[in-house]
Amino acid sequence: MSTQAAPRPATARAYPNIALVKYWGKRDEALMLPVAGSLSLTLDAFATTTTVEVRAELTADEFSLNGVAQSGDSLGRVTKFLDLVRSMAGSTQFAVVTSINEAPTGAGLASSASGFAALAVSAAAAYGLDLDRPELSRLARRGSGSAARSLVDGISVWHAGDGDGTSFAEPVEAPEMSMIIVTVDARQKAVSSRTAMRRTALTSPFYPAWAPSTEQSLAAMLEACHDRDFSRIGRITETHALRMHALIQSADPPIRYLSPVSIAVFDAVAALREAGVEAYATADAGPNVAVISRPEDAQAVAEALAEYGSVRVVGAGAGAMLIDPDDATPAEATA
Ligand code: 2P0
Repeated sequence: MSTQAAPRPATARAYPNIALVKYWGKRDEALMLPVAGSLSLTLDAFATTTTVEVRAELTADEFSLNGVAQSGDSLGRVTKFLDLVRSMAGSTQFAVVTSINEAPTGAGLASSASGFAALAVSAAAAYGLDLDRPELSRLARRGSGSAARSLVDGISVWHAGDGDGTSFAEPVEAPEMSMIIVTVDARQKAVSSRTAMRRTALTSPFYPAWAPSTEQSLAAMLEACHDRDFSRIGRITETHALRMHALIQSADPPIRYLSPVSIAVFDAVAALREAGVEAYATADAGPNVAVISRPEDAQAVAEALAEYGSVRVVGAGAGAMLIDPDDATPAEATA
């Protein structure tokens, strides 16, 4: 890490990621260290584009999301993150943060991952920090755990690590795959991931089994990726997702993210497999379902699932990167 001279406005774009082996729970909330490693696909849609401009005359940070000035918790999370960047850069100056998010925020489509990955890259540059990819991944992790993975192109593994220095994401070689996102409900989820993780860890009698079981799933998944074995990747993905949701449902009071329509999508995916189309489902902390298939099957899967919600076929996208501020219009408008 080194510090450059003059701070300047910086714009970054990042995409969400969907985990195939998921993390659920932090072993250190201050440093945002997970209880186990995880593996995900960075998408090529639903971008967040963020500009950070450091201004000497400001008396506080300002943050607007999709054109709406933010306050309360939303602004607080950004300010806390910028405090970390400022402490690394030796700066006391505040910033204006302008963010455009193309995904439905808070609906389990990992908007915090693209959000903090874009903020990490743009804020580091705006405050004159010169960080490499693992350092940017570690920084993004401090904003939202899963953001660590959105620094990486395509499939990435986020190592649990043995401390701050070793808990970052890096690329994994894997076969090409498509993801069919089935948005069954785009509303904000009722319980945030962070709150739900805490409650699950504190109250579920099954929680002690979770971290070791996830590490086993991750080891098997890394082997399947190495072997380019799509069927095995798919089986691990679906089994692991349903284990996570079973765990979350076992909290007290219980939390249930999957809706009857989500379950119907899992059933429809099983029916597709029976019919010879290999597809496997997963879902994050919300009712929407993400289905993986081989690229050549994606269209058929999308058509079969269209009756359950809005359907979008996506592929592997790029890790968070700086872009020309003149390109700060939504990615999908310029594509
Ligand atoms: C994951 N999720 O591995 C799991 C699966 C949701 C379900 O990471 O509190 O965005 O901001 O660090 O990391 C969502 O949690 O939560 C998540 P915070 P984060 O993708």
